[in-house]
Amino acid sequence: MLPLQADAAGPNRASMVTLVAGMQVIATAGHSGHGKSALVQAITGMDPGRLDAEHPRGLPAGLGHAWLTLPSGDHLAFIDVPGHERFVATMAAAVGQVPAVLFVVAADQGWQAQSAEHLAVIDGLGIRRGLLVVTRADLAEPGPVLAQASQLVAASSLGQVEALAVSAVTGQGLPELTNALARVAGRLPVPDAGAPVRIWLDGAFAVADGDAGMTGTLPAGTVRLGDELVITPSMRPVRVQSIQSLGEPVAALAGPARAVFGLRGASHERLGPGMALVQPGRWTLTDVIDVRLATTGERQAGAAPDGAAPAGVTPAGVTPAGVTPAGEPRLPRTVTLQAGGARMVARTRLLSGRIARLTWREPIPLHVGDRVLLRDQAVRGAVVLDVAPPPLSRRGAGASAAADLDSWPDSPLAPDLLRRHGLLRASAVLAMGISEHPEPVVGEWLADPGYWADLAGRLAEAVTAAVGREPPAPGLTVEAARAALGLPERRLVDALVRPPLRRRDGLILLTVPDTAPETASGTREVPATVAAAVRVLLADLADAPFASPDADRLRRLGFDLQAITVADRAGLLLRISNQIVLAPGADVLAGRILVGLPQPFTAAEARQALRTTRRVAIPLLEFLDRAGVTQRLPDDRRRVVSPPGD
Ligand SMILES: Nc1nc2c(ncn2[C@@H]2O[C@H](COP(=O)(O)OP(=O)(O)OP(=O)(O)O)[C@@H](O)[C@H]2O)c(=O)[nH]1
Ligand SMILES: [Mg+2]
Repeated sequence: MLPLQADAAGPNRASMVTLVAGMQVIATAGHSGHGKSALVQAITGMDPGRLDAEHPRGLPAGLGHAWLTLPSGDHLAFIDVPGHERFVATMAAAVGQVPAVLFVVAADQGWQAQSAEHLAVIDGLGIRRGLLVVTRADLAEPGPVLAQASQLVAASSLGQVEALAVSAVTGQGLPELTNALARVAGRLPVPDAGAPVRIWLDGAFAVADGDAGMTGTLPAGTVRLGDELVITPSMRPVRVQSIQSLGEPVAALAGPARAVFGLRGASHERLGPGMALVQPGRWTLTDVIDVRLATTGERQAGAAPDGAAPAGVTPAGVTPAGVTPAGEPRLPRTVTLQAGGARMVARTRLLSGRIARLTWREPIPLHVGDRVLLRDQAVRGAVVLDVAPPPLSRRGAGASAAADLDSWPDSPLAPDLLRRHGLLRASAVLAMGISEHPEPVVGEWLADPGYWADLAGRLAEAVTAAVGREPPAPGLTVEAARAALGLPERRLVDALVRPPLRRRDGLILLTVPDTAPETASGTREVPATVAAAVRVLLADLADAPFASPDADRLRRLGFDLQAITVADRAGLLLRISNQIVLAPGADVLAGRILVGLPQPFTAAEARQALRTTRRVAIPLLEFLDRAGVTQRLPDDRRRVVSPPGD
């Protein structure tokens, strides 16, 4: 938690405690009755299961809460999970919101069924930090259990964590445990306070004035009094009326933190498990995702290699099934999908390799890069790659989608998604959990560069086909072009119009030289003197397409600024600047020549390749930059970004 001040004065706000210490949240894990709650109580002095003013009502069965003030003054909050097998979903929902776990095994009972199941959940979620604690060390010699559990934990995503023997009854090892917890907490990353807010409800209850109260973990981002959030999946708007954390009211709270929120606009009877409190516009509410199935013991990118499984150790109980001897994942047709606090039956479709599509009924708020769990007999983790995947209707679409998706990173970026979707609104990309993206091509539309160049080529083809038809049409209407390209908005068509295409009066025209005057309505509009001058000029350019006549020659031919403008508008000439004119299509030709150069290239190299002078080359390159054919780099060199089509 960050030291946030109340930002508005008021009688109730003035009395609020401003929390100045940092906060981290850790969850317990381990078999039922192994001493998790007793341990949390022994080190915090608080009974995690007690329900009173400091301990919110409405926590689901077995979930407890307590906290510790570390020597640094920071706070470490515990989510104490139930170990019973009936509550694995509760455990998974809680652990899914935290970056670290306190894994507990009893010295006198050793590794048990839910030790294995909880470790599989941790592994599936890819949690990398924590401690292993063998407790009840007063009842049995902890050595053998420490050795066995250390090996099993090392084969999971946790890797080699610090391991300690303790007793909640005698107090043995508790000071060391507190120190070890402080070390773990000190190394945990501090998440972005500006991150989008998503709080999975873990409990709901009635508070005064008809408001609803809810408990949950804020993993990242900031919630302030008065914030307008929405409850998923109904998208009902609510206002944050109160925030309580570590037993105190606060005006604002930054994750990671445990908190109780008072909400205006929702009644507690309508709040339940699987719902989330989210920042509007920042999450995709989805019922279909494409995922990459995780493998056991997978360490996330950037992790030290110390998490590798020790040789000869089979991670007994960690994803015990689900992988065939050939290494191909086996996936039942339906699984229980756990995504944050939501749990539902999902239909699966293995596309190929480790890429699968999951569909379910009630939509939930997700981001790309989220970790989810698939549970059948085995527990398996998966990384969400796409939260709005396109339908797979074509034959073979699944396999080709999988081939592409398999190359994506665990945290997909805008270029990955654009490669797949072609076009996306910036707001949709933001709702997918990606805040950085390339410049829109128009409005808020983002385009994949390859797809955009392809659309430009297809538009040119469609216009050429229209004007070549019998009887010839003057051009293609923007709406017809939009439909032909399958684009969602007409302004995308407008943005694609570039030489040799041109837009006029709702039509897209193809600019052609006067050798084909009958197909270009524009050519008839120029005065005869201009048309004659154009013919002479084009003859000049026929053999040397980039040898724009100099100012003298233009003047002698009668090309003043007005004549150049008229001829350019009619598509008879290509005006590069007010002094430089070329034949229509010279820009396309230049693009084809430049794409053949080693990229990037200097202006001098371009000038040589185009066999022209600096007087022409520089304005021509600038023209191509504006047309999006070339891109000028910070060192003044250029590269072809959108080579012209045929
Ligand atoms: N002798 C001894 N008993 C302990 C110790 N720690 C816990 N116990 C006892 O073990 C029993 C189970 O402890 P809990 O803390 O409730 O276990 P838990 O892991 O929270 O169990 P669940 O909430 O069901 O998952 C209780 O009777 C505790 O008093 C210890 O270090 N030594
Ligand atoms: Mg307990």
